[in-house]
Amino acid sequence: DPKRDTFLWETFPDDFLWGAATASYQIEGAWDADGKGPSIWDTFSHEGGRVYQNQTGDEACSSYNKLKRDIEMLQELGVKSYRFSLSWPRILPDGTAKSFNKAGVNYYKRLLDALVRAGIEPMVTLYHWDLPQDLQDIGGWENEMMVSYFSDYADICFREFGNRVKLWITFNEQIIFTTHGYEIGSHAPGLKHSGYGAYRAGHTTIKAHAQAWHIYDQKYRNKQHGKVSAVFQSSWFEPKTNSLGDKLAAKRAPEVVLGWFAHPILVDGDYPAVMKEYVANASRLQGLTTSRLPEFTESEKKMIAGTYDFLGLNHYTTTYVSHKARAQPRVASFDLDFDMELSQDEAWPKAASSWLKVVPWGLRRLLGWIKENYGDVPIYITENGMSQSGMDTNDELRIKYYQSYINEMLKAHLIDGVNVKGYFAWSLMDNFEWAEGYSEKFGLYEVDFDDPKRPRTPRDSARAYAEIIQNNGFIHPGSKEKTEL
Ligand code: GBH
Repeated sequence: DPKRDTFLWETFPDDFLWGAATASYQIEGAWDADGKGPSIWDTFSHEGGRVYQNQTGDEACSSYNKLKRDIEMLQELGVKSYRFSLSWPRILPDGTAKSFNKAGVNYYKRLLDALVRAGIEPMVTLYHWDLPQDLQDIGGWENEMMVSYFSDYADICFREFGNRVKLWITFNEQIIFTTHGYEIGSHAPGLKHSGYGAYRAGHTTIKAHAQAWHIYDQKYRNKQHGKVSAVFQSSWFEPKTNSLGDKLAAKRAPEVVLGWFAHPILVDGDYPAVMKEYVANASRLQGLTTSRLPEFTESEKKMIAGTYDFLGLNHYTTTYVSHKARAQPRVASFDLDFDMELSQDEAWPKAASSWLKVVPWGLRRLLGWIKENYGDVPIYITENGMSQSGMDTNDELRIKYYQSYINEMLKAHLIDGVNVKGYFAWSLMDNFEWAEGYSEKFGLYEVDFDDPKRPRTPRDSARAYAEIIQNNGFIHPGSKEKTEL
């Protein structure tokens, strides 16, 4: 394809939804204000030894107290939409309906009212990793009871906020919070249940997602006319060499990484066949008589299949995949179950996060993969962006990142016919980057965390992104002409 490497001077459809994204624990601060209960990230960060320099989200960007400024920033960018998440323990301090906290609910009502006044459409995530601590104390996502607790919470949010929200996300990146939280232990709740923790926790979240979707479908859709889905995280996977083993491993990678959660929800209510096969085999090689990957019953499969109204995709980077069979006897681990090894190219430009390389063409290939495997599902890119390490508003590489990734998304849309409906930059501002604390900065706006007022300053990339939004794509500076396809 000769157009793959050339920049496309073209624009998006008029109704394309431009946005910026954040998440509650990463920006709000006010960790114990107005009756809020503790979340697993409060516990985890307060414990010490878990986060870079023992930093916490206690104050973060103080967005709980800076609602006006945050909305002003969204207006400066000219975005049509703001993706943010609700803090479950702010709304239900102990996680259950009986602890309903009016003050917490009112904070989000104020935010939603202000967005409506500013003409900015909210996209609301119910769960971006800050589980109420009381629910972790009974096992968190490894406990099946979470299906009904999450459903109750979702029901309350639809009821309280649904008149103003048309785009709902149940979970942000099930794969990340289950592997990092229950298997590797680098994220809250810090468990190392290697080989089964993420599968069990993930299993519960799939059922919880499906229940929440059905509640919306049955009780709210007719009145509120919104859409509900989940956000999946996936890199693009390229074979490391031309060997058959590497090519097959690279073919497996998106089926497992994206398919683990997307396949049950979008396709047939069950895990991808390749995933079931590999975990069952690895389990057998360990001498186990049952697979470490749990199974859905037939009625659960029916309940899960089709519980989406669009697909949310968080995409940042690309990796190489090589085939690597592990020595016997096997250690149980999600990481080892699929006989593949990931690596990156030294030649790819580096962001501040070790895992993040700038590889724009990977986004187009991933979008093509989604179309090929899941059909014409409407797609929102719900996160995309890159990190820097120091304070600097001159962020040339981030400008290149946004321009080139957005251009690849444009090619996917106009040339490959992928049904992309919107794009959200991660992130509106620098924030608490989980285990990396404040050391990795993803913001279009720089935040000064040494100043108690947490002033925000637009970076050069904020102006560049605003220009893309204003042009609704890319208009050649030298002409009003558009390239012909
Ligand atoms: C997203 O996760 C999150 O939704 C968002 O909250 C976050 O701020 C943003 O991306 C930027 O990271 O250090 O090798 O162990 C993206 C998935 C999760 C990928 C953490 C990197 C750590 C890899 N990221 N993970 S490593």
